[in-house]
Amino acid sequence: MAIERTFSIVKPDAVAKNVIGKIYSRFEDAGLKIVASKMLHLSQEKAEGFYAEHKERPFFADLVAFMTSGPVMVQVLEGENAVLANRELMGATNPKEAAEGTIRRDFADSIDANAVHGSDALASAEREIAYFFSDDEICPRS
Ligand code: RTP
Ligand code: MG
Repeated sequence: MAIERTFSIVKPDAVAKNVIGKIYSRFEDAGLKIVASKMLHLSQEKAEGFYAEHKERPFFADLVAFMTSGPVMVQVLEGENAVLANRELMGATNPKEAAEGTIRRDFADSIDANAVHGSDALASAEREIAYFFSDDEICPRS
């Protein structure tokens, strides 16, 4: 099994609900290690750049408005098959479709306020990690 890194965001809705620790426990209980972490309030420009792949989609403006509405936690998770493992912990994008026991099923309210982001592939993980963290902010633990 490959040790990978993936990028994760605890979105403004979950920070406002004060469930950062509960979400971090899901990562840790699944064997993923937090190797970098910080709280930020995203600027419009930073959020638009992060979601650039969605800029032609009808929900783009709402997505950026939501992601800049309050602070977020950004983190790098490290572990076996971390990209897929984190996506499984998160559950489906729409919490109404998310499986029982997933983060979105338990903490998300809607497809917009859906508690967490997680990279969808190894290449996007590398790009997203570099968008938020310099090398000296990441502490390898494997
Ligand atoms: P994320 O990027 O946040 O981890 O979520 P995802 O991969 O499950 O979903 P993605 O397709 O990348 O969409 C990014 C975020 O945009 C919002 N969205 N709204 N109204 C809609 O139809 C719609 N579709 C997507 C969601 O908040 C999603 O997390
Ligand atoms: Mg996505």
